[in-house]
Amino acid sequence: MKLHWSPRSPYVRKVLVVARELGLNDSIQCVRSVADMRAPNPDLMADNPLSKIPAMVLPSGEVLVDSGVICEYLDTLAGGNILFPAPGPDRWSALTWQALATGLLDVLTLWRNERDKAVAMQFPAWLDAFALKTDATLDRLERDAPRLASAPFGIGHVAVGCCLSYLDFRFAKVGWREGRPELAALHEAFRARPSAMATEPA
Ligand SMILES: N[C@@H](CCC(=O)N[C@@H](CS)C(=O)NCC(=O)O)C(=O)O
Repeated sequence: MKLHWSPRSPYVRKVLVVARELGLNDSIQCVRSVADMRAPNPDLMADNPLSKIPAMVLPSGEVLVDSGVICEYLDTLAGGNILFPAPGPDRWSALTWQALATGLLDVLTLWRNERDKAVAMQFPAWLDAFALKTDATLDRLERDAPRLASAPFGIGHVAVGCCLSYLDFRFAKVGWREGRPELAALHEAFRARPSAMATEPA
């Protein structure tokens, strides 16, 4: 399997962590693909017309796009219902945690684009909205952290872990741990896993 990859993408990291957790790391060949919102990459677009990573080319030639889809495919390949619970309440919780964390990454990506513009070009209402949504999502995850901590390690933990590491990497000033001790403890447990240590953004 060929994975369109970049070393600092938190979405790609989700796939790498899942692959390691499932023992599938050696089945994946990572190919460096530049994904820049302002400059669509024709080589990447040949496989993913959205010009986004991760995208994974299967031996059959079929291309899977979106980190959640790829992670669930890998889970199925490893036997199924390992990191993705079977249909039922635990599955909806896990998928919701994944959606919150991946959605927060989407907000952070837009926030980063906006803050990197010249100040005169920035739109303050957007900056405020990104900050508000980030805080509110982190508060929701803090409330859910005890449930996450007691649930078997799964896709929710992977997505939340990668998202919090991305905050540390690109948004240290947000100080997300402040007032969120449960989430901070959850993240320490994530960071201690071999799959997380091997994929830490440099
Ligand atoms: N929903 C997608 C989002 C992927 C995504 O936004 N990836 C970024 C890389 S960190 C990207 O490819 N950005 C380029 C672009 O949006 O054109 C997923 O979960 O895989």
